[in-house]
Amino acid sequence: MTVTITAFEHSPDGGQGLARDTRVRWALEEVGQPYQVRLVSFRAMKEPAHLALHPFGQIPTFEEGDLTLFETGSIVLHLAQTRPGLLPDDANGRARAVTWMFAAVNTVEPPILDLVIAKIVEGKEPWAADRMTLVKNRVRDRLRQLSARLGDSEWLDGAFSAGDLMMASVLLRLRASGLLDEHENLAAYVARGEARPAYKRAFAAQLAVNAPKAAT
Ligand code: GTB
Repeated sequence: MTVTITAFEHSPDGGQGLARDTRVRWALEEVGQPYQVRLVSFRAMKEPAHLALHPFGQIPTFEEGDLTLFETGSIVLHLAQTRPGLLPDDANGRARAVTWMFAAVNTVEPPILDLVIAKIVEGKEPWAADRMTLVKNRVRDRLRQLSARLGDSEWLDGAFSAGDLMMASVLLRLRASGLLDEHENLAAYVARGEARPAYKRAFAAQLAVNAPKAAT
C-alpha cells in the first residue's frame, strides 16, 4: 500500500531539516518504506481537507490505506511497530525504546520549543532577556541529565532505535543555540544520527523541496 506524508510546500527553515516531516522521512528510510509526499501551503493546512487529516492543521500527516495518523511520535511508533528495524526484539527492550520516544517529545522537546518561542516570538519583549536566561537554564538542566545518562554509549539503550531517532531529531533543533555543544557526548550523539544513511536520504529529500532553487 502506498504511504503518503504531508510536508511544508515552503519550509520556513529553507531546507535545514528542522520541520517535523524530517523525522518521519528518517523513520521511513530506516525501515525501507517508500513514500510519497504531498506538499501543503500554510493556507491549505487550515482548510477542511487537511483538517480532516490533522485536527490542529499542521504537518506532517501519514496516510496508508484507510489509516490516517498525525503527531510524529505516533507516526514513528506505528512505523516501528509494523516494520522491522526501529525496535528491539525483546518486550522489555521495546518498552524502553518507546519510553525514550516519550521522553524525547514529552520531557526534552518542550523546553527546546520554549527556547524557540523565546527567541522568535518573544524576542522583542522588554522581559525577553530575563525569560531567555530562564528558558536556557531549563534546557541546560535537561541536557545535563541526558548527557549523564548517555555517558560514553553510542545510543540511549543498546542498538539504535526509534527512541534515538526521536531524541536526536529533537536535539537537532538546538544546534543554532550552541547549547548542544556544551555536552560533547550529546553533540557526538546527534552527529552519529545525522551520519546514518537513512537520515542523509531523509535530509536530502526535504532539501530537494526547500532549498532555494538556482536561477536558470
Ligand atoms: N506535536 C506535533 C508533531 O510532533 O507532529 C507538532 C507538529 C508541528 O508543530 N508542525 C509544524 C506545523 O505544521 C511544522 S514542524 N506548523 C504550522 C502550524 O502550526 O500552523 C515545526 C517547525 C516549523 C518550522 C521550523 N523551522 O522553520 O525551523 C521548524 C519546526
